[in-house]
Amino acid sequence: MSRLEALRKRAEALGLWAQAAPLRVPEEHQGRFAVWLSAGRHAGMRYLERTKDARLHPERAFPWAKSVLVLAAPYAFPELPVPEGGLRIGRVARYAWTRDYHRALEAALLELENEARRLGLLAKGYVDYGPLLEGPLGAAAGLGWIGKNTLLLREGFGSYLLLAALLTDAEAEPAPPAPTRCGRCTRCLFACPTGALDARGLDANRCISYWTIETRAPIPLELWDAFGEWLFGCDDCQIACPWNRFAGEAGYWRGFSPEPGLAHPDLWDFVRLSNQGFAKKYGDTAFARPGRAGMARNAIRLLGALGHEALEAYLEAASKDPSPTVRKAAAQAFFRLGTPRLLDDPDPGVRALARGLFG
Ligand code: B12
Repeated sequence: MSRLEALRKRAEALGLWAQAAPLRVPEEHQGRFAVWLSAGRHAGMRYLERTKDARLHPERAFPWAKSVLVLAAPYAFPELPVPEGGLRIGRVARYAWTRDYHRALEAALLELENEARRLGLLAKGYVDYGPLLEGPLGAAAGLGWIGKNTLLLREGFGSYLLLAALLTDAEAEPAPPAPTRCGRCTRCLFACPTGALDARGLDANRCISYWTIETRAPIPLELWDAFGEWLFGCDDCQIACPWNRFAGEAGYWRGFSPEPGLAHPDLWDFVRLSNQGFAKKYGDTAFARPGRAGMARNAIRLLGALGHEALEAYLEAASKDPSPTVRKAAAQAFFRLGTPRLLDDPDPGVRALARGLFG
C-alpha cells in the first residue's frame, strides 16, 4: 500500500471521506474562479483577490507539495428541539449547529500530519483559511461534483459536507472525476430567495451567507425582507437540492456534536452579553466570525423584517449598544418603522447612516 493510500485509510478510520489527487486545480475551475473575481462577485471578500494566484495555482504556492488529500466530513444533523426560555426565533445554517468545525477538523488534520511524518512525508493541513479552492480540489480528487449551487455534492449523500485539505509531498495518480449529477435540475437557482445564484455560480453581493457571516457592514435594506427567517447563514440552495432529500437521516461525522442552543440561540444574548461574555459562550462557534455585534445586527434585521413583537424592546437595547455596527442596524430598523432615531449618535458612521436614511 502506498503511503498516500495509508493516509487515506487513516482518514477513513477517523470517519471521514477522503480522496487524493495531484495538487492542481482543473482548468475549468480556474477559468470560473478568474471570471468570478473579475465580475466582482466576491463582494467585499478582498482576501480572495489577494490570494488569487495561490488559489489558481496551489502547485506554485506550495512548491514542496505534490498531492492533496481532500477530506469531507458529513454534517447532516437531524432537527434539534428549541430550548426553553429566551427569544429563540429565526434559522441558523446547519453547519453552525456544532461548535466550530474548524477546530474539529484541525484535530483530525493534526493526527494525519503526525501520521504522515511517521511515514516520512511532508504534510500540512488546511481548513478554509488556506489559500486553497477546497471544493474544486475535492472534485478533482473524485470526492463528488460541484453542483449548480457551487457546493461539492456526493452521490448518495448530498452537499452537507465540510471540507479540509492535507497537502503532502507524496505523488498521486490523477483521480477519475465523479460525474456531474445535477442534470437539468435548477431547483437551487430558483430556491435562492435573493436571486444570488445563476448559471455562472454565486453572486456573494446578494448571498444571505455573505451578509450574515462574512461582513459587519449594514445589510442593505432592499434585501431585508428577502432574507426571511435566516439569522445566520442560509441553506436554501441545499434544502432545495433533491440530493439532500434524506439529510437528517444521512448522519454526521463523529467529530461534530450539534447543540440545540446553537441551532436556536437566544437573540437576547447578542445585546445583553458583553463582548467578553459572548466570547465565553460562543467563542468556539461559527457565530464568532461575525461576532456579538454582527449577530445583534442579524437579529435586528430578522425581528425588523418579521415585524416581531419583541422588536421595540430589542431596539431599545440596541440603540444604547456600545457597537456602531449594532446601532447602524437599529437606525435601519427605525427607518423602516418611520421613527427618526440615532440622528445625533456620537459615532459619525451611525450618524451619517441615520441622517442619510431620514434625509
Ligand atoms: C469564501 C467562501 C464563501 C463565500 C463565497 C461562496 C462561494 N460560492 O464562492 C460565502 C460567504 C458566500 C460562502 C457561503 C457558504 N459557504 Co463557504 N466558503 C468560502 C471559502 C472560504 C472559499 C471559497 C472560495 O474560494 N470561493 C471562491 C469561489 C470562486 O470558489 P468556489 O467556492 O470553489 O466556487 C467556484 C466553483 O464552484 C466553480 N464551479 C466549478 N464547477 C462549477 C459548476 C457549476 C455548474 C457552477 C455554477 C460553478 C462551478 O464556480 C465557482 C465560482 O468560480 C470556502 C473554503 C475554501 N477554502 O475553499 C468555503 C466553503 C466553500 N463554504 C462552505 C459552506 C458550507 C458554505 C455555506 C453552505 C454556509 C452556509 N450554510 O451558510 C454557504 C453556501 C453558499 C453557496 N451556495 O456557495 C464549504 C462548502 C462545502 C461543500 N460541500 O462544498 C467550504 C468548502 C468550507 C469548508 N471548509 O467546508 N462561502
